[in-house]
Amino acid sequence: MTVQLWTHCDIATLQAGHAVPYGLIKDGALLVEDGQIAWVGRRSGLPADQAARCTREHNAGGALITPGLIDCHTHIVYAGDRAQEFELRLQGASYENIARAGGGIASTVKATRAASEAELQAQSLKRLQALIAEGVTTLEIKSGYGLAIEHERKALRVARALGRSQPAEVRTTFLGAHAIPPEFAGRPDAYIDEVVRMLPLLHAEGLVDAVDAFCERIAFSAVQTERVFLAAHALGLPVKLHAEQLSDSGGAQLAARYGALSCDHLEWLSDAGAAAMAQAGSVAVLLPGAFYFLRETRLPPVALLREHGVPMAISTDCNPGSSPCSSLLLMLSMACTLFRLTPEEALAGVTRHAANALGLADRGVIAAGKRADFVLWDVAHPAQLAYAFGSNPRLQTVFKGDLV
Ligand code: DI6
Ligand code: FE
Repeated sequence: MTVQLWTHCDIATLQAGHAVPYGLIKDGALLVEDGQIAWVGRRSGLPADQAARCTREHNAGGALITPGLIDCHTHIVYAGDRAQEFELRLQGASYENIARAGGGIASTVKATRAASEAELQAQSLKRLQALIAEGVTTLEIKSGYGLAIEHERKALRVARALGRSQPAEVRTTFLGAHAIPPEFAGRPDAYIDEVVRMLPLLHAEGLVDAVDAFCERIAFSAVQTERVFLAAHALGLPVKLHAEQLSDSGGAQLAARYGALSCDHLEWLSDAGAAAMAQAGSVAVLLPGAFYFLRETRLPPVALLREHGVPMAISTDCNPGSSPCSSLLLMLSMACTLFRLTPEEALAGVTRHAANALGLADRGVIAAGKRADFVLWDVAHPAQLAYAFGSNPRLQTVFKGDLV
């Protein structure tokens, strides 16, 4: 059994309720045992009996250590791309009109259905590796580009396989209610019947950790979304929701009634929606990449979320249509410049609050008893992670106690 000690580092613990910004410990020490953090604090305060148990010492060379980053909302398993749609949008077509005309999500569904499991895995792996290269140690991957059981299964199997093959933990979310597939055109309720039939089958195969839906005028109504939530709850699965992205559909209130882990996007969130989320303890997942790429002008109500004490997570939303981006560090910067989060809020948004958005209590902060997932960065201060956009100062990643 190894007990590893990390020294010559500053540590941004991101612990809740810390007395100093970022929970920063200068000249810290970090003791790791059995893949878990056994002790963290100032090096000068390391108890002699703890130091004596150490079997291996790492000199971090002055690096800053943060918790491993968590990308809590991605759609990285898809085939093809939508660069042509991007060109159309730049000529004036809107995201909603492209979707209504049968493009958008439907075109990625076509490409994803046509791809074999191996092809899908190869294409998705590149995106996962880009995330990992920036210090991501846990991520969520949604289905939702299959929209038929064999293709939803294929996507979820690929997501699970990616997690097994790479030094990052993958949590899977069933997003069968992402769009209406062509064979159900004009029959959304019949498709929801199908979603409700698929869910227990995929869950029985061990492929589902949570359930999501797209509640929006171009996707599913609140009533249809609620049927999906009922099916999730019948299986004991937590829910989350793409809510109030393009309009205020009251999705946040609905999700809150089902104790949602998170509501995501939220540009059109109302006061009542924010209050309901606060009551339910749902995390607000803000997605600056989609806001930027769709050239939205309505900002998520950050002041309202702060006022209600709703925790804010930040994620890439990595997907081919609204956020073809696999850089969580860039999202840190955009959360600050576009949404006016502080760098500390943004960093908490890709660590502690992102863990909460996935219902994972064992990570997201550096504290005794938590998983030893952390990153060494070549920066002098944590604000630099959000400040120097387009750079990747990652030096090393430790995943479950081991150097990657
Ligand atoms: N909202 C989004 O931003 C993504 N899915 C969703 O429900 C976009 C999906 C896509 O355009 O492919
Ligand atoms: Fe999304």
